Amino acid sequence: ANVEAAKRAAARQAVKDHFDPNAANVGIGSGTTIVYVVEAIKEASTNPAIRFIPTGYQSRQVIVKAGLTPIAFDSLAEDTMLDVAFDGADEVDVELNCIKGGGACLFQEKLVAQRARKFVCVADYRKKQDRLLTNWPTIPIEVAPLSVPAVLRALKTLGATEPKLRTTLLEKSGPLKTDQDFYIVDAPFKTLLVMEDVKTGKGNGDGSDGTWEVNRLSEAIKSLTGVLEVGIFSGLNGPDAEALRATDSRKTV
Ligand code: DER
Repeated sequence: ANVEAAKRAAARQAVKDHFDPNAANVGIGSGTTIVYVVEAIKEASTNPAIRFIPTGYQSRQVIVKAGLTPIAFDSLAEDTMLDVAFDGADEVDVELNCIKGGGACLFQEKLVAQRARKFVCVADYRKKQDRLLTNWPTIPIEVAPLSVPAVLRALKTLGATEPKLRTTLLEKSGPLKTDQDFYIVDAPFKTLLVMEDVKTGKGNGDGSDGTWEVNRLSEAIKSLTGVLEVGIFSGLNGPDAEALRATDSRKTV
């Protein structure tokens, strides 16, 4: 099926099901699918009072280009929650855990996702897999430049094969820098387990037998000195997660 049409269908469904035109604060993620989400929001509401919180430079550009009002994440009052946050993902598993960071915006994406009452992941059929790292091979990790060599070494001891610093040759020779002026390391691991797999004895899930469960690996990576954030989003599926579970490949996940 046409991927763009699938992205647009998932975006429109997500906005139809989860965007409230009376919302006060709405989080907007990064990537290409989010452009269709903003397009659908624009059609659904002309309420100028809504404030849109971006997850980085590109996300802010999408908001401004659509004529919507961006506000900086750190200008939110301490106890203000976002009504909803929409974002894409690189892969989503059966428990709605996500791999994110293909667009190198994972740090601000996680800040915004965690600040929202509801996190809506908008993903077309390509992203929906049984387990994480089935189709998307690596975990994106945001790292302080000084820590990169030590983090690469530590990731190998955790079981990553050939973790690499993300460099571009087209746009800029040398390592890509994030909106926080950090680097991205992409770490390939074997397909991850979910909690159910550990319970049913498919593996220890703690790296001791070569298998990792989503949350344990995320915590192990996060604890490495110099790691700012890890591109594994889990535990964001609140009470209505069932409602969000994809019912078909084009719907939101
Ligand atoms: O970087 C991210 O996590 C993005 O949300 C992302 O990778 C999804 O991008 P896409 O909508 O262009 O596939």
